[in-house]
Amino acid sequence: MRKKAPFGLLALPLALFLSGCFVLQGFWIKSNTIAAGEKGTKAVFQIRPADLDNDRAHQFFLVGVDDSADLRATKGRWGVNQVFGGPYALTVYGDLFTTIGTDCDSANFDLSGITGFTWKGYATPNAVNDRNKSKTDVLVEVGIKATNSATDGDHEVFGVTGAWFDDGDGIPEAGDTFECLGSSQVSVNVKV
Ligand SMILES: [Ca+2]
Repeated sequence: MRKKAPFGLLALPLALFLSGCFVLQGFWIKSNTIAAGEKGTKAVFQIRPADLDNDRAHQFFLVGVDDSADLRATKGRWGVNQVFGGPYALTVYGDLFTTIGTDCDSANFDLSGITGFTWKGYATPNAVNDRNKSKTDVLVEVGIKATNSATDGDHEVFGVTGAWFDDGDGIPEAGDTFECLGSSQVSVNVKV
């Protein structure tokens, strides 16, 4: 491991009192080993609605790589298992980590304090209706590529998901509310 991880899989207490949001059930990499400069693999989020309420929110995803010279997060796709209207492309927001700011910080999870990762953000283009769907898991895939100049060895990939409560203009920004509902970290081996 090239860099120390701040923490691993966390169950966030926020999920206990929020409604209408999708919580993280799993985060993994489809292929443990990828070749530098080639097609790459997918990071997969498995999420499900937290309860039976009908509060609609956009679902967002952050993917952090430990060194942007080695790994790149590419496109994101919602509902690859053909539920909740998917599959369709997630909208990319390069600055989402910065936009969320300290909204996700709590005693148990300090998103803004995570260092050593380069982040890319994704969100559903519309708020998702999850009424009475708490038994249905959604799979979301984000492409992970090793660059042509990637260094050989293990590299870290950080995943965070949560809800974005937009003020109605369809733009994630300071003033909107963001709630993190799960995070996990995995590694992928790059062969040069
Ligand atoms: Ca907004």
